[in-house]
Amino acid sequence: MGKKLLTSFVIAVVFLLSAISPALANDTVIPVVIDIKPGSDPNPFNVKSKGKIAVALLGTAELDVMTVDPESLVLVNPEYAFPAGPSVSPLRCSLEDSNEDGILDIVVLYNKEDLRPLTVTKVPHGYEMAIGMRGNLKAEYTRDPIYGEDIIVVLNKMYDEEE
Ligand SMILES: [Ca+2]
Ligand SMILES: [Ca+2]
Repeated sequence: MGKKLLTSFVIAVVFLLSAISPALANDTVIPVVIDIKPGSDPNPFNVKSKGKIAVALLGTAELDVMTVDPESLVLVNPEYAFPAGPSVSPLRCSLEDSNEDGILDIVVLYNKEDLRPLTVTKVPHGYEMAIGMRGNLKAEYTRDPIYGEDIIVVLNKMYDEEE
């Protein structure tokens, strides 16, 4: 009798899990690898500078970048809630093998000035902070969200500790 009860319990749990899993799969964020300033490590970022900054979304054996919606690729500060916090939209994107590993990558250009709301002005010179890239797959590939982070070194000589 106890064994029979256990069997029904297991069947019930398996049934429940299979019913829930499609919903869970929808919320699963695909982790991706990004490289701020491709070819440079560390990644110095002067909060006062203008121009453009490149961020590569690296293709891997698991991620074919052709399935990613390039216009969805925004930069965020991981410490701010998304989508409530500030995010930086891409200027333009190109498909190239940025790290020369034979797998296609997406290189996205952003306006450096647009990153100011993410970096804040009150961070000391030399401060290391994470910048995240969010986006999603194209509609025909389920639109699953993707997310990756890299570190910038904030160059901010104007910072005054007494303020
Ligand atoms: Ca880099
Ligand atoms: Ca590559």
